Amino acid sequence: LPGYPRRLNCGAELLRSAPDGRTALLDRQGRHWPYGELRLRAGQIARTLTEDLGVVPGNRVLLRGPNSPELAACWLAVMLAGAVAVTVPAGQRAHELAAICRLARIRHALCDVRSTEDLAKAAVPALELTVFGADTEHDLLRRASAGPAAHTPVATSADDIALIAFTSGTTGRPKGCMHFHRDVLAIADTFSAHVLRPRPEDIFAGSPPLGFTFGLGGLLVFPLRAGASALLADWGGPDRLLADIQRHRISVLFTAPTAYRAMLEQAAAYDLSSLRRCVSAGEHLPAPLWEAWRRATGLRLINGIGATELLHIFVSAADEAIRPGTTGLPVPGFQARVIGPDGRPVADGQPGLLAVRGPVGCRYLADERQREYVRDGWNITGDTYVRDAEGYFRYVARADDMIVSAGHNIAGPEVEEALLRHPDVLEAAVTGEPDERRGMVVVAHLVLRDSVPRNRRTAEEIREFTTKEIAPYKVPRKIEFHDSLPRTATGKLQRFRLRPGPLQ
Ligand code: 3SK
Repeated sequence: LPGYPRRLNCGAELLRSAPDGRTALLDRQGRHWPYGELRLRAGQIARTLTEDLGVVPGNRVLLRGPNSPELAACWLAVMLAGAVAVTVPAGQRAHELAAICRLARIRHALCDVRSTEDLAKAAVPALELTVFGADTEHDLLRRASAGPAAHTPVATSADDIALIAFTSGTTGRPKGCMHFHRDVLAIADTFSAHVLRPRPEDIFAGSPPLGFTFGLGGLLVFPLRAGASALLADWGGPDRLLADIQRHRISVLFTAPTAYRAMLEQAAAYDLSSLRRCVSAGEHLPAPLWEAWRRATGLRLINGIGATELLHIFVSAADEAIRPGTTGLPVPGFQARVIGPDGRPVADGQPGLLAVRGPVGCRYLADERQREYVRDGWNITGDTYVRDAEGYFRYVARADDMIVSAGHNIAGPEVEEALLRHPDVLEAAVTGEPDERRGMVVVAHLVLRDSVPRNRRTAEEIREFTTKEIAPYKVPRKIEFHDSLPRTATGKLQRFRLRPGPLQ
């Protein structure tokens, strides 16, 4: 890993990686923002933040909106101004936004005109709300464009906080994760440089919002660090993404397993020959899905595990090193191990908690859960993993998604993988339900393909199918059908919402 200078502004660094004329960002309307224009606009917005809106270095600025070049320019401007970008998971309601703004002491918000409603309802005291993407003279970018072209970025320290990313996680209690300027470059210089290996001619696209660090890295930091381009547009569903790939000749794709699964249904109707790299993260990638994507596109999906706490991906593998069904190896720059309840490494082949350390780590904003997440300098991600004899990490379950039934430890994702091999099953989530005799029983929550009847016969047929795939004690005792499964705004399954009892 390169050492970073003591004075480092990640926004300025990212903006200097390509000549003025090369396209940095594009959108669905066919607008291209060359690097020169992005540099100019980000500088002008930074000046407006400081001179007109009174933002001073260290102030926290809430950013909100669907992916767009304007949102990216605002994020870069916040960096250039030495302020702290605060992002919240999309879809947060007014009372959740209000709580986050209170915790992060937000006084300034830059908001896409399409996303102001909940923020206005949140009634954050003394909030200065500035909109962009509006066709009025109040629009931030329009105001900024009246100012001078030259701007000098604030000489932040490499260890100044650059961003606070809020995560609702899979349990529903939001936490703010603080990251330094050097952390932003470190994710590009580890996962992106060693696993993704982008080229300046690459065009990136994908579904994760820039407000989720999976999207911030994959759709802004990695392309800019490589002097490449990114399509920034709101997530319009799998068909939109397939059409974008064909139309804009996308070569690097970032999305989650659910979207890969949905895209497979339509993939044959599109020309996907421009794709070179496809990254899957945010959730476990089952081997059958990996194989199906390979058959449909000829490409080897890059699986990875990341966390908002660690900013981006820390275990993954590329090209010939990929082993379907595993997450991969520690990304160069990171160390990973599997530990037992005493905090010591367990033997290879034994399940335990995944622990990671590297150039980026967890710093929660005012949250007592910091003590649980970081122990002895290791970040404990809350995922149960097994490391095999060759050092590959294999996902078992979120630690809180393990089901203990009649003395057996059952990993929900393994049962889900078996269910997903059934041709009628589109999505699956497995939970445990209290049971007098067995302690817990396995319950399958399924979304079926459109044409399949949701009746007892289908349930029986699926149960019978799984008895041939997994040990009898893992076979779901109950099957429930749903129209959709509860997910976070970033696509992670919220199994806790399917469990009986009060929601957390
Ligand atoms: O939370 C995640 O799953 C994730 C995955 C990849 C990169 C970043 C993040 C936060």
